[in-house]
Amino acid sequence: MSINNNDEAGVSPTRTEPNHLRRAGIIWFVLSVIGIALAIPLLPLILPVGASALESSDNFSILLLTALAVPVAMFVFVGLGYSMIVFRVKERPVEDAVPLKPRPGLQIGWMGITGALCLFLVIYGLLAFYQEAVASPSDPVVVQVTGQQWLWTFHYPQYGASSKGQVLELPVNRPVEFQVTSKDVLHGFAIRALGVRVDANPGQITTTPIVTPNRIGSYTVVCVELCGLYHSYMWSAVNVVSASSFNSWIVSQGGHT
Ligand SMILES: [Cu+2]
Repeated sequence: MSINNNDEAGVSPTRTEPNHLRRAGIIWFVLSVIGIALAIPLLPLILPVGASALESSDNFSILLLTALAVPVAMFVFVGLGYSMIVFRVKERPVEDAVPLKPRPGLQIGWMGITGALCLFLVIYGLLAFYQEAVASPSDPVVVQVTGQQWLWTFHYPQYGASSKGQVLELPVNRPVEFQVTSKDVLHGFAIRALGVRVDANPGQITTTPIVTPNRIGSYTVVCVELCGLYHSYMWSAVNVVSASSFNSWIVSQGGHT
């Protein structure tokens, strides 16, 4: 009788206790798939429309990083949530918890997966960087950009023209290089739609990678460095226009084509 009881007591935990690792694993997998399935159609809705190849590759990188981050985030959230709900002890514990046993498989797996993820991202980033450097087109339209509290001005040295209304006008399908500086404090020159961004430093000229706007339309250049009281008002219109419109605009700004 007593032996029987002992036997049951010994066996029952394995019978009634569900396989937590498997259950949590299934929840993690389902939530990861749902998260990725939601992110892929929803993310492009909040990302700006790409108006250059550089920007489109930025958007793709954001999608890829999100798709990779969802399972990692879900791993943390599911692990935390599952433990909090399933292993919750209502009474104040009177004993110390059982010490954790080393589990080399888990440790190697954890290091291996995170290491492989990081390595993949490093290689992906370097390849993207290399492609950008190789694909850099020559003979760009140069735009000298000056930031000051709290506006941007644009000068086109090849055309002898300066934008009168602080509007940045760009010809479509022509490579552009921005040479950026500042008159006073640090500013940040950024056109999200073109995928360009560089610091504007007083006394220095920084250049963006050469970018080719490939879509006619109106975009914005903003300051992305907190530069004083009216920092948030420091933005200008960017118009990507046809070659003929660009030429007549240059003439209207006092330049020559
Ligand atoms: Cu600024």
